[in-house]
Amino acid sequence: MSVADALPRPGRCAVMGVVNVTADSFSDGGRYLAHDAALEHARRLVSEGADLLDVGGESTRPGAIRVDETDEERRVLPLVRALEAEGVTVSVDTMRARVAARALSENASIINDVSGGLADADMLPVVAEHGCPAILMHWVSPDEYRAGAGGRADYGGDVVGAVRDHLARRADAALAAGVDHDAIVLDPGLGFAKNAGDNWALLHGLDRLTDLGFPVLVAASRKRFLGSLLADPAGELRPVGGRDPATAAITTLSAAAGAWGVRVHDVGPSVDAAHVAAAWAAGRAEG
Ligand code: PMM
Repeated sequence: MSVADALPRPGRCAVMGVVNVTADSFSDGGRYLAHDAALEHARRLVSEGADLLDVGGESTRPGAIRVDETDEERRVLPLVRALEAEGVTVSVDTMRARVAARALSENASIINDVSGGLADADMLPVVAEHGCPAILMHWVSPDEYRAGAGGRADYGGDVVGAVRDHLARRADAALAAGVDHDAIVLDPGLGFAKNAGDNWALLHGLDRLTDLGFPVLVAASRKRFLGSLLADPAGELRPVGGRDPATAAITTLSAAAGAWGVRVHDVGPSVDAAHVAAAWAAGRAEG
């Protein structure tokens, strides 16, 4: 199997279901910390049509306390083992090369590193050695983040250009480490050191990211900027549990804009949305 085959390509935008085995993720923290609960949840996402699952054992939200490496492995590895044995394509959401290496030896298919290989210098060599796909997200270091204003980094007035340049550099670093061109997926990192306006600009400017020639993953699911878009008249954010229809709308628009995939918590509606976008695009040939 070639590296490119490890990335699901279902003939529509791929849908990655989120399985957070964490105590403190903003969206579902603590719900699937026990192995059996996580496995049951993962199976439900597969039955709803997920093309792959993203298993994470450490919350990546800004300010989250880092989980001990052994704990991260204890949360993630048994689940990877069980799901891959059931034929599910699993990506592992980790910033640690050692966790990635162990997950890959348990047959994990893809590594999802929100730091794009910046948090751990061994990450890109590990990915190259295993010949697996890697999702590289736009990420700024905590120092850069603090230097910006209002919970965001300074993007010099062009957030799309800054994220595009950063992702191009991360792709170059991956190629230099020996990662296959076909194995690189890029992700704008919505909500990571970005405010709502930045996130919308990145979504609107998705074509400038797909132009780089790599598959692009969009991960907007349940994020705060959707809560503020849908705030009630008193300014109260739409609660996390009420952000799934907006997430599915973003799936439709991302698919239409050429995203390879979306990362979502509520899988079924996004699978439907991806089908709609594909049928809509195919209508061009019929008309
Ligand atoms: N966001 C979160 C976690 N992992 N991975 C990628 N590639 N892109 C993201 O935007 C991303 C991620 C945080 O969201 P969660 O707490 O709902 O998992």
